[in-house]
Amino acid sequence: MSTVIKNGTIVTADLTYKSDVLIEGGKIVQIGENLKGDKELDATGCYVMPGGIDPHTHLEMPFMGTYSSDDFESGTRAGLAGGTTMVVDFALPNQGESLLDALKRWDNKSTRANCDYSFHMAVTWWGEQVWDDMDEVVNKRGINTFKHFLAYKGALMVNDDELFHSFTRCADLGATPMVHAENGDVVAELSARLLADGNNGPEAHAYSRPPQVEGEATNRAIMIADMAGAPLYVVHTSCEDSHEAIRRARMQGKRVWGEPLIQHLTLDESEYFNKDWDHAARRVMSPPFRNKQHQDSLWAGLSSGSLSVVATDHCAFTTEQKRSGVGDFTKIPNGTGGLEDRMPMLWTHGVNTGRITMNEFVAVTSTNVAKIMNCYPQKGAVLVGADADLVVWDPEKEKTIAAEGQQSSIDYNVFEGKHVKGLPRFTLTRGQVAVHDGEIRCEEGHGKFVAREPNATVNRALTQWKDLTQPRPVERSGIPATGV
Ligand code: DUC
Ligand code: ZN
Ligand code: ZN
Ligand code: ZN
Repeated sequence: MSTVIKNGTIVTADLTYKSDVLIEGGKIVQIGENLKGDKELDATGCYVMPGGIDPHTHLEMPFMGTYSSDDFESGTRAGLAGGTTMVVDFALPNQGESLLDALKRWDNKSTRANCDYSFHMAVTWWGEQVWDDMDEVVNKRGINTFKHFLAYKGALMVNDDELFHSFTRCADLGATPMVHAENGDVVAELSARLLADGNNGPEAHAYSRPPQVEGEATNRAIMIADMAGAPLYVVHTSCEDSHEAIRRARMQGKRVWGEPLIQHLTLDESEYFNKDWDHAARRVMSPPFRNKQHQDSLWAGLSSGSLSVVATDHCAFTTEQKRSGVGDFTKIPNGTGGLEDRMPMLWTHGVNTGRITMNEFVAVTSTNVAKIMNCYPQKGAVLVGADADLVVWDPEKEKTIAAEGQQSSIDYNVFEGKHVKGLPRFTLTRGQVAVHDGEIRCEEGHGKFVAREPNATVNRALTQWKDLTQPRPVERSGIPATGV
């Protein structure tokens, strides 16, 4: 059974042209004029784009004494409703737990996914076991990204020596380290002082994590990655201080990527000064929302290319879960949702305002993600042979975002009341129509794990190339061991 998408305009990261797309066996088999298929999807007036890839989600994750409320079923359903056809979720080992045991837990949860998914592995503690497991994670499990928290002291945080060890290991394995960059020591100190002074409301969360803690940690991670000979992916870049460090590194030729979130691009710190405790607490996430100047910096980074992708950090908690932090802001579970709204919000505030082009929209929501994560062109492409993960985007379709009727299982939406113009007419996951004009036809369990190979041949940072007087043996890549 074949499907043809007819009369649309294909928009990729670099081209815009009119063509039909023929799909068979879950893959794109032909792109051209006047194609015929068993089933036709009409894309008149629409753009046919690679489905979104969200590189940063936390589905059903144990965190801060509870579990995030969207699981792989509701989370991927929300993603599909908004044009996202793949998520990359973080497998999070407990202290002392083997990485492989943590992965088993994630394997079990993800069997319910409605669309394809992959995992990043978090390094939440350090030891010989972790060192050993990393090899198997990369070479047997197809996971080439390792996340490190520089915040959450006493829980997930790793120290600089651990960071350096792990980054070195990543470099050797051809994996890419990622960082949640906030200085956890300073955050802990500021939080304690704020609480001692009687500042216990959600706004104190923002005061406890100023842009400087992010700028410092981002710069530190970049320098440590450079010394380890590893590239670096900085998650949820929220401010100019962090963006500046990323921009500088890229100008110096370092392989560093920054990931702003749709929340930081479109919501600002005034949300925390709302008199309604619930309103503010529902928006507590780390890093917190920033002021307009920081938002402008993030938008400039997307249009100039110094920031590479837009994610959600989807980590949804109900109002009831948030209320466990009444009287102590440090106990408000950190996290906000966004999977259903990332694409329409970015289109509305990015493409419709002229801040980014349609092609840049495709790049930052899909193609760049696939390239950095190394699953391109299986994902992130409209090419013959690619998976038919596609969104047929109707630029005239409008709605006002509301919790009522959303796919996410929580009871509110941080974008409530925002008007968006630009929504999916169809979302296809490997050729299967999962969404048609807002009508959800997902199939629980349809999603498959996407394995991602290491990037050995490009995995040497600049200083490694400069320091050719003392070359280190490189076993597994095409890079010669002695000089170039
Ligand atoms: N930040 C959040 O707000 N939630 C999940 C984890 C994180 O780093
Ligand atoms: Zn984080
Ligand atoms: Zn996160
Ligand atoms: Zn299926």
